[in-house]
Amino acid sequence: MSDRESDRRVPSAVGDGGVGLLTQADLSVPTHQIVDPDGSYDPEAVPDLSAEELCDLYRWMVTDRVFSRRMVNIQRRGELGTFGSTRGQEASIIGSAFTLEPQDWLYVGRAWTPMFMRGASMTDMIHFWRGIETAQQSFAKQNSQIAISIGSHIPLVAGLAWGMQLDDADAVATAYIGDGATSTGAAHEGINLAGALSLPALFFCQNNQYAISLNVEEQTGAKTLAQKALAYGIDAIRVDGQDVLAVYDAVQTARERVKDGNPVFVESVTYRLDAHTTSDDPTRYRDEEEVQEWEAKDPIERYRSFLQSEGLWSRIDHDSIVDDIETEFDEALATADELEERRVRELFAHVYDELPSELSRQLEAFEALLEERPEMDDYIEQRPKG
Ligand SMILES: Cc1ncc(C[n+]2csc(CCOP(=O)(O)OP(=O)(O)O)c2C)c(N)n1
Ligand SMILES: [Mg+2]
Repeated sequence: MSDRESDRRVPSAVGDGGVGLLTQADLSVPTHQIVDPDGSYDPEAVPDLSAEELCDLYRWMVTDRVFSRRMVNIQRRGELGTFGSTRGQEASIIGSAFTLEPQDWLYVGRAWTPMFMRGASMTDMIHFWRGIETAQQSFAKQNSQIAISIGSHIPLVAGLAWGMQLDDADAVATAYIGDGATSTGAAHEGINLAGALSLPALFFCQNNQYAISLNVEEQTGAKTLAQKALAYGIDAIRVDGQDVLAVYDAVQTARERVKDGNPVFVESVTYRLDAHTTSDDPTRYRDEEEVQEWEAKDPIERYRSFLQSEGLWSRIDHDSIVDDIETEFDEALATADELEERRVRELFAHVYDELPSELSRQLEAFEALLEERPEMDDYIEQRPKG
C-alpha cells in the first residue's frame, strides 16, 4: 500500500458509522523548513549551491525589496497607476525562481523579480504597471507573462505544459498563483487537466494569507492549500516561505518531478507585509499585531543569519548592493519616462487582428469624443487609478 492509500484508509475516530468517512484530520501535511526562525539549521540539509549562488540568492532578495519600495514611492508621487508590493515574500519568490531554467515558461502573479532573473528589464516592469502592452510582449521573449486576472493563467499553463509534453520538451511550465487563486474555477480546471494528463506543470502557490482583504482561513475550509492537490491526483509540498533555502529545495525537487511528467503543487507559506496594492488600506481588515508577528519572521534577516553562520556574510557588501539596485531603478525610470504619449487607439489594439464592428464603433466614438472635448484627456490622466 502506498503512503497515500494508507492515509486514505485511516478510520475516523468516532461516529463515521462504519462508512469510512474521511475528515480533515485524516491527513497530516508537514511544512518543509531548513533554517529555523532562530537561525539554526542542520548543515546536512543545506541544498548543494555554490558560495556564489548562495550570495546571489541574497542579492536577488534585496533586489525584490528595493524594487517594491521604489515602485510604491513613485506611485505615491503619481507616476504609476498602481503597484502590488512583494515585501515579506522575498524568500518565497526568489527561492522558487532560482530553480527555473531559461527554457521553462513562467506565468506570475505577485512575483516581479523572477522576470528580472530571466533578463526582463526594470523599464519594462515600470511600463507594465503603467498599463503599456509592449511590456508583456517583451516579457514573452523570456517565456514570461504576468496574469492580473486571478487564476486566468492556470489553464494557460496547463495548456502550455500539454504542448511541451507533445513536443517532448526538456522544460516545465510554471504558474505562480496566490492563495486566492486556488478558489477560482480556473484552478480547478487547470490543475485537474495537469493531473489527468500528467503534464509538466508546476503550480507554485504563495499563500500570503490574504486575497486582498479576505484571510485564507475564511476563504477555504481546507486546513492547508497543499492538500488540495491530492484530489487532482498530483503531488504537493508545503514549505516555509520565509526560508529561502527550503523554498529552493522544495521547488527544485518539484521541478525535477514535473519534468518527468509528475505535476506538483507547492504551497509556500508566507505573508504580504504591505498593502495588497497601493489602492488598498490593510488597517481595515488586519491587526497591527499580526503584521508585527510576521515582520519578526523577515526572510531577508533569517537568510542573513545563515550567511553569517556559513562565513559568507563577509563577501557581501549590503550597502553597495542596495546602491546598485537604486541606480538601476533610477536609470530604468528615466528610460521609461522617455516613452512617447500613448493614444486611445492602443487600448483596442492587442486582441484582434481585425477589430470586430462593435469595437470599431466604440473606438470611433471614443476618438470623436476626445476630438470634441480634449479636456477628457486630462480626466483620463487624472482619474484615481488602481
Ligand atoms: C478574475 C479576477 N477577479 C477579481 C480580481 C480582483 N483581485 C485582484 S487581486 C485579488 C486577490 C488575489 O489574491 P491571491 O490569489 O491570494 O493573490 P495575492 O494578491 O495575495 O498575491 C482579487 C480578487 C481579479 N484581478 N481577477
Ligand atoms: Mg494572497
